[in-house]
Amino acid sequence: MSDLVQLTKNQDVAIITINNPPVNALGPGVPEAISQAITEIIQDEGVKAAVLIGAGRTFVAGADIKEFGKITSGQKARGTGLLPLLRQIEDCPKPVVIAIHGMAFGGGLELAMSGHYRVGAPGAQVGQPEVKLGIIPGAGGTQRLPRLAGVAKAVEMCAQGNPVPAREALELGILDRMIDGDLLAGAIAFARTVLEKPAPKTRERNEKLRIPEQHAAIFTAARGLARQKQRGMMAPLAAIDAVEAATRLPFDEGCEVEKKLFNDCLFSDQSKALMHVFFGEREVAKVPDIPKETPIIPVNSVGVVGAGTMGGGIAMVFANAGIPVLLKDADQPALDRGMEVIRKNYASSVKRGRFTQQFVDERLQLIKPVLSYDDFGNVDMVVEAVFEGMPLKKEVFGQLDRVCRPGTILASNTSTLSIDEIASATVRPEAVIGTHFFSPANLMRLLEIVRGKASSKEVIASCMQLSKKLSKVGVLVGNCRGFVGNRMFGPYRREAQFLVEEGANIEAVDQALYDFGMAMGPLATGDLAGLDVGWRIRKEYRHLEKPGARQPLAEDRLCEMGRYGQKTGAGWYKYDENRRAIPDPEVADLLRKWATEAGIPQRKISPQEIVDRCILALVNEGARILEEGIALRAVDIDIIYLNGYGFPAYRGGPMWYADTVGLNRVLDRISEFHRQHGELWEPATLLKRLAQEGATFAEFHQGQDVTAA
Ligand code: 3H9
Repeated sequence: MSDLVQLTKNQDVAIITINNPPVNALGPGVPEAISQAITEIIQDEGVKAAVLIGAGRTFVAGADIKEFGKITSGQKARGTGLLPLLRQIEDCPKPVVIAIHGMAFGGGLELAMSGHYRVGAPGAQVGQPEVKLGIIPGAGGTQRLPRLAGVAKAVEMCAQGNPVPAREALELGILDRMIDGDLLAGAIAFARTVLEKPAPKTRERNEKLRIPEQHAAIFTAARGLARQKQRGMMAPLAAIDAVEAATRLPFDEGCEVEKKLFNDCLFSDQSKALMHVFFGEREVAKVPDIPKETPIIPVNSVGVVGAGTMGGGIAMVFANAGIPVLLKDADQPALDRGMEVIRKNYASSVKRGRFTQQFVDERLQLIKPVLSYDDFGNVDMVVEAVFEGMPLKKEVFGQLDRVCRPGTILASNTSTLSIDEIASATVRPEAVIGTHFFSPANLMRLLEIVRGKASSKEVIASCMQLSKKLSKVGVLVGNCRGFVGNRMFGPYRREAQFLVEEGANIEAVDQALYDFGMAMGPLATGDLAGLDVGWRIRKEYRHLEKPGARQPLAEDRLCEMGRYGQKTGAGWYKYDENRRAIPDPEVADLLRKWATEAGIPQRKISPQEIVDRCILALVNEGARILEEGIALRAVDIDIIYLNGYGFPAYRGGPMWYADTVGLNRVLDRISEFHRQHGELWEPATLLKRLAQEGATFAEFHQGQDVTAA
């Protein structure tokens, strides 16, 4: 027996323990070792039943995702050895009881369903999350799950990929028994109660499949939901097709359908992108020059300065994580307004079933509105979220420097300003860092953590760790104007504006990018965020613009007219009382007039050009950011765009998308735009270099020769 699986005995019950840390993934050698254990159990006359359990913190988190990359790149033969193993377990003449704690996900649940019985710890979760990786269950999950849980629930679990808790799994019939207390002892005791009973084979349990008159409606509804909620993704629809096959075909034929759909998905660009995202979300937590052992400053209390939209949202983020917050503003009316918005947001979360009233009441208790800095000497961290302007930020940091005790983390939520300059207002720049939350802060997953030139490793490591506690994806970025996300967003939105000034329809620009997969078009996004925000920033930075370079003109003019977007009822679009966007012919007329006055020729522009102009503007700026070391790796930029800017996960992020298109082709297109539209399209040096070397952004690591990386 290998180290990955142990076979022991408790009198007449054999115990197979999977021991492949950290999550018992079914990597190379694991299915084979379980299979060998089953063979030994069958041969051992002293054994009457078996319990299969996971060592450590979980049962089995699924197939080893790293192996899929090897299969699709041709380094490894297809097939994981799982299918024959599941058949062998199901056909084992002695009852096999699967004992689940932690997670039985993907191949883990498929393995569990091949057992004759399943028992679970109260905290266990089961699920088929494969669609989140762009694939579908590939070891019979779409065929066995409807036989245990019923068709409707199986479709939901396979198509949406969300786990179900043990209690629900028990009600559904996925689990046969809940075990309080010692799971292994309970599973062994359970095994002894079923020794004399015939061992049920899941693949033969057809009773829950026999209501075909209900099936059509279930599948139609599931497809509708998938097209809406997982727009553009192929795996959810494939998962629904596979479960549908279970209702129409005998088990073995259904498995064949599943296999074909699984392979179609596995070899798609979407699954490669989504697996890149899975590993990327974990990689961004690793910062090369900050070792794991770096001391962490515990954050058990915070102060938030500024009770506006961002400050209030940030206070909620900390309160939701159970951390008490002092929420400070300069005057009582501003503080009252801020608390009112927080209460309203929580009330709507209760209404939508996201939180219980009790949870919300407890969170509200944690937020204490204050007008002075008096108690700021006791907090572990302060997040400043005042109006975006350097003089005010510096004043606040000077004040914090005076009132906070040594060791307090001093963070700014600035979205554009220099952390180094803000830090210069203190005598402890090592304690200063940027924590750039995205609006609405309580909902958006992204947290850009901005490293100033003096930020200490302890402060950085603490904020990275804190991001997890706050249920955020923390990505460390360097200090520059707009950091990573907003710096790239500038050229992206600039091109959207140029396009409408050159003759594209406003709605056509938004539609092309929506169809590409963006959560919203760039002009509608501007209206949502408030056009005045960018206007103010442009005015502040006008002196930094390249003289003579083309600048968008329409958005500034809209702002001059008081059209700030949704909040004023009009921006690029008009808005009705429900904030629904309505195309505004007045803006279309004005655009034509302004373009004529500025001498911008009008032409017909294709959706493909719209996408290329906007997305490749992101990519070109991303390449500069990477080259300058503002982002640590291309994947960091990708994770920022997926979690903060509505970039479609199934395209892997802007840099991964460029790699997928091929950097040569990307460079050709950017060079074409450079010739047509001038210096703003100068191709990034790194892009030129990588394209020439036939390399990718994903292979690039700062300070390393790409071809050797
Ligand atoms: C599948 O099963 C297909 C089947 O139908 C069979 C087809 C034939 N493989 O997330 P964490 C690593 S597809 C490889 O930080 P947590 C992870 O990268 C699979 N590695 O911990 C990380 O490594 P590192 C279906 C995996 O407690 C470390 O484990 N299953 C896998 O926050 C710790 O992970 C899924 O989609 C894996 N399957 O969350 C489940 N899982 O330390 C995917 C984890 O080097 N996994 N790792 O960065 C998860 O959702 C979460 O990892 C889990 C734990 C909830 C399990």
